[in-house]
Amino acid sequence: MTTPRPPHDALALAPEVRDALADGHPVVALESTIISHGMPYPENVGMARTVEGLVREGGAVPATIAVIAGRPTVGLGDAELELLASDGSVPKVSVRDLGRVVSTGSHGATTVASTMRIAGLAGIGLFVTGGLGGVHQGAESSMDVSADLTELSRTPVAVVSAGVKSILDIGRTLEVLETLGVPVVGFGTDDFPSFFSRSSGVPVPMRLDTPEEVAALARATWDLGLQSGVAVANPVPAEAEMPRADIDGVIAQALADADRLGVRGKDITPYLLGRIVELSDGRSLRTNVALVEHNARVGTQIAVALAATR
Ligand code: PSU
Ligand code: MN
Repeated sequence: MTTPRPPHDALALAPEVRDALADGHPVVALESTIISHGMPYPENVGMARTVEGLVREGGAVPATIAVIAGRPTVGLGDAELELLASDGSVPKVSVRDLGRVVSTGSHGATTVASTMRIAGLAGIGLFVTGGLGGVHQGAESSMDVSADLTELSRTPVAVVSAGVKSILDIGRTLEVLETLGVPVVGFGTDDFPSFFSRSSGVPVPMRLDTPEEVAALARATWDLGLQSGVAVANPVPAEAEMPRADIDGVIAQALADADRLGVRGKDITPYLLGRIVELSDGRSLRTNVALVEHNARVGTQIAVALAATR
């Protein structure tokens, strides 16, 4: 069985997170790029606070992760959440950027990839987010594939998302995850969810229906010494989903706008997310908040089940 590792020395852990990890209590990691670059202010900070509350209600300790003054920080205070949400100068930090913000003593908002890595260094096995990065449309020439996928192949953390939105190439994203050896779970669904909608038309590689089954899969994967994460795709609740016909038109327009403006690299995902909120008159933001809250509820149940497998 797995014995808990002590957290890496370079991390700053909130006392409550440190205690929970030492005692084997469930902890849920949360990312900060979704706060700084994924939603507008003040909905972003409202979402961050609500999600932390839902994790507590479910019986786990929330650990929002960011780099604060050069320290990878696990468990933020309210003033830090507010800063990340409202200060537009905090950069998006993926794994390649971690050394830079640490060596310069700066703040950074961590993506799925860098949040996974820091969660792994802390000894946290479960991480809740909204949407995963993946293979961008046109990646066969741009080679734009999110570092989130690389990280899923090498860090043993389970990530609960609402799937992959169709700003990305969903089929190719699942192909790359297969190549990288990452288990991908449809939680209570046979159809891989597409973030704003419950379906994508692409079948899930594996379906599981309970938090206990997901926890058992993750534990078995790690007990074998496999260093991969587990991607858990949890569909948006039916009452909050957007019809695919509506959101597809918005996404097509956002992609065309990005192309016309020449937006690329690390800026493309934040640009598209912001443009989708504008083009949908805020409708997509309500769906986004609802799906993150739902992921927090389900992810907390998985964290509780995972703590019971030790
Ligand atoms: N998708 C969302 N909201 C987000 C992101 C993706 O619906 O906030 C963020 C996450 O932090 C994710 C990152 O890890 O974008 C991926 O960026 P890129 O495509 O540059 O790898
Ligand atoms: Mn990219």
